Amino acid sequence: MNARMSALFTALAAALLAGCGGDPPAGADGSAANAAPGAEKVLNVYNWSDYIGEDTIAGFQEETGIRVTYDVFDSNEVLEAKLMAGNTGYDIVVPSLTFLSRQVQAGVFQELDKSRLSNYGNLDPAFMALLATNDPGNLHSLPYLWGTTGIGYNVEKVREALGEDAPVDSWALVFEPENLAKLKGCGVAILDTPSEIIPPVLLYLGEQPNSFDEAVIQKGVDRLKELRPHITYFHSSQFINDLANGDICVAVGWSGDIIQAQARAEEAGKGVDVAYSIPKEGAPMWFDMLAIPKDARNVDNAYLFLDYLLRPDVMAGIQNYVMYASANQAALPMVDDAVLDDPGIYPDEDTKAKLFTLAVLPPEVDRLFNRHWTTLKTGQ
Ligand code: SPD
Repeated sequence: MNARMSALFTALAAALLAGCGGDPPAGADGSAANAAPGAEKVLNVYNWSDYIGEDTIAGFQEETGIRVTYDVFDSNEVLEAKLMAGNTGYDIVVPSLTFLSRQVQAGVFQELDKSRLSNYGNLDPAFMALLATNDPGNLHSLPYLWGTTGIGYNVEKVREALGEDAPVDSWALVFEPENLAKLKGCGVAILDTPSEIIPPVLLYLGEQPNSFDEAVIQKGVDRLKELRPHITYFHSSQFINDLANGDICVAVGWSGDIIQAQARAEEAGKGVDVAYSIPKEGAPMWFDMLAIPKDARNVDNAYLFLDYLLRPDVMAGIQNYVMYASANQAALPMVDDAVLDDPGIYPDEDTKAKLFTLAVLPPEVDRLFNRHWTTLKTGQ
């Protein structure tokens, strides 16, 4: 196991082990078996955009003969609305852990039969213990990838706008209205999700980031209203290309997505230098989970796909392409050093100590967040 991951998750898991599930089943040969004879050879997957390896789906189709319909989303809120309405038509979905937690309570997912996952033992047990706090016993989900929410920026344009001392290591870069006003001219993107923007604003204002107190939440919203005139757009995936092309200079976004923007900018060779910063005040850390909806129609194929994703070579291929961290300890030897050594993907000890997980929002707080968000975006 990678020492960097180990230190983080062993520490967190120590406090949380009580809720851990049983031992994983012994691994078989690990390869994706063929679909059962006579079963329909299709699978419907709903995943985040920019979140799969270049050949992952093609490899699965080739090995199993199962045809995959692969759709994408870029918001937990959108996925949740579909799941709660039911009959999504999907066999595999990928909610973040805090959203999955309340979806489990709503009875949206099947319990996983781990005896059908020969590669389950590749997952880091310390990590699984941590995840069990939100999915007790790890009964309904498997970890896919994890990351942080921070700041992506165009090094040169931010320097031009704010000078050599631009506070790129702090939320002050984007949450201080006078800074954002100066960045407005080169373009500012913010994730279109209240549940991930309000908490870091509160943290920056010195409040408890996961507060459910209406008055505290209002302070964050008031600050966002001050920032609103300087925000070019709210969107949760467009910023990757825009940062890479130099069309915006700052994005509050997800670690791997910003590092993908950095890689695309380098490949394009037009002198755009993108960097990712996890602010010194602390930042959200999150986990995206694989789960099978209760009404999935191709359950056998869903298990084959999950087991395929758990294979070290498959997971390493995904990580090397999308630049996110995983909980698959067997994959680590195949993950590129460029990924393992990037502190934006696997943060160092000091940074890790400041990361926080987002709370599972009770329905009334969720509604409050969404009301504030709509008002903010429509500028009322
Ligand atoms: N492009 C893939 C981004 C995946 C982001 N997951 C978001 C988790 C939010 N808590």
